[in-house]
Amino acid sequence: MRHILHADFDAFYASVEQLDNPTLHGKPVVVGGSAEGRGVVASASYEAREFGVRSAMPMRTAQRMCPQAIRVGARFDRYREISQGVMSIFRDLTPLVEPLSLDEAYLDVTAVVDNGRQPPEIAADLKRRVKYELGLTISVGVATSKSIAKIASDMDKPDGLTVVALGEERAFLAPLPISKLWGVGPKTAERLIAEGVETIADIAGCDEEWLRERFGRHGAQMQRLALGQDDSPVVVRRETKSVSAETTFARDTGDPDELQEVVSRLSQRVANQLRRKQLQGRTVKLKLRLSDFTTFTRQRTLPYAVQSAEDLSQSAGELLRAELYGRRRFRLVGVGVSGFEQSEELPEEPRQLRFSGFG
Ligand code: TTP
Ligand code: CA
Repeated sequence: MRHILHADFDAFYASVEQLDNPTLHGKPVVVGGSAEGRGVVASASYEAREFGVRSAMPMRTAQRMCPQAIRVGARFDRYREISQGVMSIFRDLTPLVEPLSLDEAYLDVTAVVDNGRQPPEIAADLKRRVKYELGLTISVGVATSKSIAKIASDMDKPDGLTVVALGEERAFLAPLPISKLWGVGPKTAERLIAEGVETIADIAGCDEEWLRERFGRHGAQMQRLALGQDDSPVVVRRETKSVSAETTFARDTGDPDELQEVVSRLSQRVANQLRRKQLQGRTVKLKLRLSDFTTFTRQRTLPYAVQSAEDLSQSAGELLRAELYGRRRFRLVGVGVSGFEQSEELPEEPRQLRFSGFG
């Protein structure tokens, strides 16, 4: 029996802007790029949401819906700072913290409960501490599994606290629309609804073979979650400080073309990881090992943050060329990036990409 919390800041970017600028308190605030620059809404304060403004909406649409909305540009450094603050409050309660993004995390508080405190009390306490120390509200879901805690935290936003007690899982899930289920994105939801499957209870009651035929393993997984069965553990993760890839050659080489080719391939791998993690970095690092096992790194910090394979490959390539002299031959090459700024552009389906585990 486990006790899991899912904690999520309310209107994260917008609330931080209201916190730092009291003239924005109680007002409709949208964070994101300008309408002229074809920006989109990253975060909308709850005051702005009353006008129908939502995340991922073009800024132009948001300003039409709510002309009095105040637009503010995003300040990722500040959001990261607040994020580090909240994660350290979480880690004060339990070391078992799994951040999902800057503004949300799972906490496994089973040991805290075993020590005699009840989950609702733990969650209320946590909310109070975050409010007191950071001046911001979080919504918290309390349940016996991650997937249900996550759904619960979203039930009573903002400043919500929703507890799904042991034994109540299926009843809690039953009436909810399928789109609430972990891993059911817009496309899967559309297909299910076309087949008349609209609520989580509908999925729970589906013939397993029928689901499997249409959705493969994902179908069986959806049904398990719909039945309230989820024993996926809270995976402790630290903030990513650098991303890198390296390769050791079958035979040492000093051939500039071959080495550049490898640098390009490694850059592609690093770029893929950066994109998945929504990171971009300013410091590009090249790692080299010579035939005699001497290992060293060369790095340069760029005036702007990069994420693409082309940019990485170019910077790492320049570092490489400076090392190609004499009869040097190399056994290993690595490419890495650090000095992160969160990338402004989120993938098309950010909600989907935040969950791993489903194809
Ligand atoms: P969310 O938790 O999805 O949104 P939110 O915190 O603004 O609002 P809610 O009260 O509903 O939780 O995302 C967290 C932050 O991530 C959000 O403040 C801004 C950023 N974000 C984007 O930049 N683009 C997006 O499309 C989404 C959904 C979020
Ligand atoms: Ca949030």
